[in-house]
Amino acid sequence: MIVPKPTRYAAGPGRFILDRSTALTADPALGEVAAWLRGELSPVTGGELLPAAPGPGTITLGLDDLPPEAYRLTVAPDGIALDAGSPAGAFYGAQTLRQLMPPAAFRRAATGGVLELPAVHVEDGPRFGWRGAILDVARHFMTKADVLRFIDLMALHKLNVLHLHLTDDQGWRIEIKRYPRLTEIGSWREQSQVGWMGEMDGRPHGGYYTQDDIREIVAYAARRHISVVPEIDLPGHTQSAIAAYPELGNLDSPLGVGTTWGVGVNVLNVEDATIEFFKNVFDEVLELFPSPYVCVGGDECPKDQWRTSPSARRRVAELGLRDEDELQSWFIHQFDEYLAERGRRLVGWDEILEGGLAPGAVVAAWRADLGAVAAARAGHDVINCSNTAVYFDYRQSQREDEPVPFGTVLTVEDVYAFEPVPADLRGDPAAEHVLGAQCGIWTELIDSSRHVDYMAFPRLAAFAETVWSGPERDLADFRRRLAAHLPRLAAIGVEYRRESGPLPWQ
Ligand code: TNX
Repeated sequence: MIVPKPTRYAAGPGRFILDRSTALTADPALGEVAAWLRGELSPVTGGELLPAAPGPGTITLGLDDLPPEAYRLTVAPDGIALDAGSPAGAFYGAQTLRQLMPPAAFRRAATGGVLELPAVHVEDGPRFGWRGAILDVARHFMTKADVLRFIDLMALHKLNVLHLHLTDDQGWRIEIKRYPRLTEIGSWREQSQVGWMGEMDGRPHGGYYTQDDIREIVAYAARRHISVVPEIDLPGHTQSAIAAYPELGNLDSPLGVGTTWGVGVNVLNVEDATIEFFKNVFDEVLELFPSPYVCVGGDECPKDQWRTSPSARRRVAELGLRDEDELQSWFIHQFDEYLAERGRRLVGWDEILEGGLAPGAVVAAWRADLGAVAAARAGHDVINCSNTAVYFDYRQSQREDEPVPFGTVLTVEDVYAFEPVPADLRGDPAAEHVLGAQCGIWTELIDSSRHVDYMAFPRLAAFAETVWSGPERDLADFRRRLAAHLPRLAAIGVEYRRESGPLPWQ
C-alpha cells in the first residue's frame, strides 16, 4: 500500500517486528539516511536503532550497483535489507520502509504497540528526475516552520524539487543585505484582497525569511534529497520591489506593495541600473541556493508601461528590436548570460519563448500544451507545470462551500490522470526534454498552512504518482492505496481534504 506506487512489489511470508531493541547498521556513505531514519523512528519505538553487528533483527542499509535514485528493499521476519544506488535512493527506500509500518509510526511519540511490517520485496526507482512542487510564499507568507513541515511532506511522497516563489507584486520574502528596503518595505502590505473580486480584509499581511532562515530551509531540504530552486520573478510581478526602490519602475509617483490579485501592470524598467540591481540581488541568492537551476520568472509581463516609457523606447531603438516582446527576451537574456557565467541554468515561465528564447533556458511550462511542446521542439529542457492539470489553487469540486471558487474544478482523480509528457510530444524524440513536472500551490486565496493542507492533499499524492511511477494508470488500485495513505497523513497532522464534513479552517 505504498504511495507513490513502486515499480515492483511482492508480498512474502511472515512479518518483521520493529521495537526498541531493533538495530540499524549502514554503509558509512549512508550515515545521513540512517540518522534521518533514527530521528523519525526512535520517538515512536522508544529505542535508538543503534548500529549492531549485522545479524537477525537488524535493518541494514547498503550501496549497490543501481541507478542513483533507485533502491531494493527486502523485509523478512529475521531482518530488513535496503540497498540503493546512492544516498538519494536509500532515502526513498527508507520512505517506503516507513510506509510499510502502521500509521502510528508517523506520530511523534509512542502511542502503544510494536510496529509490525509485512514481509515484502520492493524494487523501485523514479520515472522522472524532476518531481517538483511550487510553493508561492509571496502572495501569502508561510512561516519557516511551515515550509520545513511541507518539505517533510514532499519527501514522504518522494518529490525532489521545491520551487520557492519568493517575490511577487504583493510581497518580497527574502532578505537581501545590499538592499534592505526590499524586506523593510516590500515584505508588508497594508491589507489583502479576500477574493478575486476586490473585497479587502483591511488586515496587514507580511513576513520574510532571513538569510539564515533560507540556509536552514535549503539544508533541511538537502538532507531530504530535495533541492530548492529560488524564483525571483522578473520583469513583471515586481511591484513589491518597486515599492521599496521606486527607481526600478516606470512611474514618477510612488507605489505601494500590491494589494490586489491578477496580472499587475507595474513592471521593471529596462535601465542598466535596474539590471545591475537584480544581478546584485542574484549574487546573494546564488550564495544561498546551491541549486544548479535558478528561476527568473518571466511570466505575465504586460508591456504597456514599456510602450510609453522613453527609456524603454530608446532601448528598443538602440538594440534594433521589433517590439516589446523582443525587449523582454533581451531582458531575460541578460540573466541567462549572468547565470551561465556562474555555472547555473536559467528557468523561466513559458512566456520567455516570446521574442526568442535565451540559449540555456529551461522552460517551466504552465501553459503546457503551448509552452512545453514548443520549447521541447526547440531543443530546450522543459518542466511541465500545467495550469489545467496540476494547479492546486483550483477548487476540488462543484460544492458551494469549496473555499476557492476560482479556476476549473480539479479533482484528485483529474490529477491522477495527468501525464507529464504532453500528447503532442508522445512518440517524438523531443519528449526527452521533459525533465518532469511541478504541481503549483499558488496562494492568492490560500492564507494559512491549514488551508495549504486542504488544497494540496491528497492531490499531491496523486501528482507524486504521475512523476515517480510508470505511465500506466489504475484508478481503482490508486484509490485502495490512497485509502491506506490517508491515515498516515492524519497521523502526521495533515488536514487533508475529506470527501465530506466541515472545512477545517472555518
Ligand atoms: C498564473 S503560473 C500565474 C501565477 C498565479 C496563478 C494562479 C504563472 C507563471 N503565473 O502568478 O498565481 O496563475 O493560478
